[in-house]
Amino acid sequence: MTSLTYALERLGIGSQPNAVWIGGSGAVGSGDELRSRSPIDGSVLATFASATSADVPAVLTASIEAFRTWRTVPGPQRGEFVRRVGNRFREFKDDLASVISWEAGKITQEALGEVQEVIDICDFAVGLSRQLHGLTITSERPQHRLSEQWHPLGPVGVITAFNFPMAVWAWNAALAWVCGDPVVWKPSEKTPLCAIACQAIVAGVLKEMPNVPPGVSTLIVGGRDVGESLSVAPELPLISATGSTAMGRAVAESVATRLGRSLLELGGNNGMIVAPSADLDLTIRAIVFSAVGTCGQRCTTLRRLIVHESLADDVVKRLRSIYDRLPIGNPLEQGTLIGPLIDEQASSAMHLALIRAKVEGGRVHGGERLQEGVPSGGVYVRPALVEIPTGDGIVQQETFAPILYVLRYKTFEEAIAIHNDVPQGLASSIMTSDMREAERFCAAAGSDCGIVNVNVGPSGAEIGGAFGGEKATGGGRESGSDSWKAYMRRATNTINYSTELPLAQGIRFDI
Ligand code: UN1
Repeated sequence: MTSLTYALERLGIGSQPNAVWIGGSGAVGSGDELRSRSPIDGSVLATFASATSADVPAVLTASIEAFRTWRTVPGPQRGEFVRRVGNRFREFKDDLASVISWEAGKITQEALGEVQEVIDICDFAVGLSRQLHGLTITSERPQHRLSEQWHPLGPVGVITAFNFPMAVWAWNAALAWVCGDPVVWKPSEKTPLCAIACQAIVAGVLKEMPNVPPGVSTLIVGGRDVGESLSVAPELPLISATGSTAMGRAVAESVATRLGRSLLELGGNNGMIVAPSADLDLTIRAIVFSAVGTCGQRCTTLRRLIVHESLADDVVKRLRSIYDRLPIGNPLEQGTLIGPLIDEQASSAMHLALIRAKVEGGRVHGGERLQEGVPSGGVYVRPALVEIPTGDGIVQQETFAPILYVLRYKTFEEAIAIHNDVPQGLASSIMTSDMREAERFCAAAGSDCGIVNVNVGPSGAEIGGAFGGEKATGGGRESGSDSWKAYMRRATNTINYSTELPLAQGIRFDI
């Protein structure tokens, strides 16, 4: 892992970066001073003037202009641009991971994993650039052809969260670009350097490919007002937003008012059922990675463990002994598995949730703030395990911190009912060796989530599948499978190659 200063230098980023970017040209934001602080030790990583809604029109104009050319460039050539972006991410993988660790607090392994996720989605999108296919459908009329074409949609607004400060942008950007759409990115104010680093990578490719309009990649680092301006902008036919359910609802309302399209990937409250036949060694490892990895700050983090009553005591005992000796501390040090929470606000949300859990009859193990053996100036906590009698109260909420609620069940039907009884529907899993249970969990009356796993925890999805969930998670699908369709518009074509004009539905209309 390289040091931050060295990484930023290699990426060509100074200590007072610009907040507004159109390709490789930066401009000073028109807003207040924004400081990027490291959750590792609270140090200031960069200071700059943030963007405001006043900076949005310039970015929109550039992306509209870029769209006019980009949409006519053949898909595989757009893929070539993305291939080069992916290759640059390969080349600067360590530097980019270092920026993620410093700014988002991820341990080195997970930061490298995030950059790998960017590389993977670029590879996926390059292949896709030759496979943007539509159907040919048999026509009911003689000598007619009915078929579909997929066309570029327009500039896409991408709003992302701090916890995956590069990968979620890449899921959107790589697909949008091969689909012929420019990207307007508003990252989290908590991770501006990660976004500027990605923009620098793209700028490097733009230099090599002067025919690609710079407006295909724009970045605007600002607060809520910038997000609001993008949501209401008719220039952006699609807004893809990742973050809290409250944020997503606000975005969806604005976008719906102008009949735009939104792609939402919001809160999760992910559960795991541990059935009597589960392989316990594997189960314990899956639980720990998904519950405490990224310090509980993934939208796929395991938050609810639904354990069969015959195993519950044993599972809790084993987890407690692991939780007691988890290596928590500086995420840059080898051997650390749990880094810091993003900020004080996250720590108070965790604290309040644990107080409420106790009031609701929960037995809380861990969850305390750590001062010893961790860098000062950061917020370090021991992940909490909460044995709780009911899933009705605090368990219904997503607290973006490492809290794992443990609920017990008697029958499989009860386990499914408890599992689905939350507002969110992102990721889920079952640990079982009973194939009937596994299949029932995956079937129509089983898990109601967008991600349904067997003998794997709910977090750590591969990019090849569609990512997202139902209910309060927002219903959007990003990343793999056919998620690309959200970034394009479909045209249905009817072509008549006969000399007659037969009408559909057998209608006669003789003149
Ligand atoms: C997120 O937390 O917003 O499946 C994304 C996972 C990661 C992506 C998480 N591949 O945990």
